[in-house]
Amino acid sequence: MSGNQMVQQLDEALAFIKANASFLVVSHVQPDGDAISSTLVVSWLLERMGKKAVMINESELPARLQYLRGFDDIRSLKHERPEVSFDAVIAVDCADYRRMGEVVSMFPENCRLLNIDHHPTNNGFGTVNVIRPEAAATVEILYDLIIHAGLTPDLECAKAIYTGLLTDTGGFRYSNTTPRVMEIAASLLGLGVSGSELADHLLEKMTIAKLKLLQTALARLTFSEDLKIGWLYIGKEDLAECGAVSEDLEGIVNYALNVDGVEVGILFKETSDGAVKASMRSAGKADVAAIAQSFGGGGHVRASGCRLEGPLEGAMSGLVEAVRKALV
Ligand SMILES: [Mn+2]
Repeated sequence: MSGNQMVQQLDEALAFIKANASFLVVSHVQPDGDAISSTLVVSWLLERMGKKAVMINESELPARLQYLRGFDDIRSLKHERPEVSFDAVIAVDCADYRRMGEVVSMFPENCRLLNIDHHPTNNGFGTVNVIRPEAAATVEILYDLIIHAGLTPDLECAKAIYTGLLTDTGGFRYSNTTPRVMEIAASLLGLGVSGSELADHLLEKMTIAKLKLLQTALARLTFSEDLKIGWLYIGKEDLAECGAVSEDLEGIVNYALNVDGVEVGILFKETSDGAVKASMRSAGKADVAAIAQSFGGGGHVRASGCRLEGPLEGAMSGLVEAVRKALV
């Protein structure tokens, strides 16, 4: 995307904000670090521009992000159904309309909506769209928007932007870690953000409950005979027995994938109603989006998911077999 196009998009976003007084800010279901940070950062910008914002997410919020200022003001439809009024909607980090989940029931479909996102599959569902697939995280776009508005993030806002960058780049390790990402991160460090504290909290530390869940899963790690497929599973009682919550499942699938020679890693999770959710990760040879699609799911070429009928054993052998065929 050319510099001119980028400036034009940012102009349109600021004009959209200026034209309305109050906003509903929403991100995707099962929000990650970028989703929560983007929600908070755009709300900070709205307030600085003299606007009102209410933040609502469909899902339970990940507790490890509680240190972010404003986190407790994000309302979850899991706990309440707030009665709010607003002029317009801002969706951040949502690749399509459905990713907002149940929150869409709070506004009419023709509501004025500003769509700010970095997913390449974003279909431009907003009235105004700021979509930049080359951005590593939605907070990267929001950083530019803040600077474009002539503002400078304060320390707490800078922490949120850094959090989104850190989590969406896997700790500045994935291939989306561009020079621009490092430049922004450097400027955030200059504003007083402690990169080592955030990295320690977000990448190194885990709760004892998560560690127990990981132990449970690792004890079951299984490989195909040729060592190209690795999988593990979490039964429906395991979360409760470990005292863990669903955000603790994050990252476990990588233990199956990250073994030398493994092409596809799968985490199976039995749901309370006896169905099975599968998360797949590919080292590159298999298109796990296509495999997931053949089971009614979807995702990216290297990271996808689908929902399977129980019981667990049948679901596991069925999907493993499909992956085996895809690898031939
Ligand atoms: Mn993101």
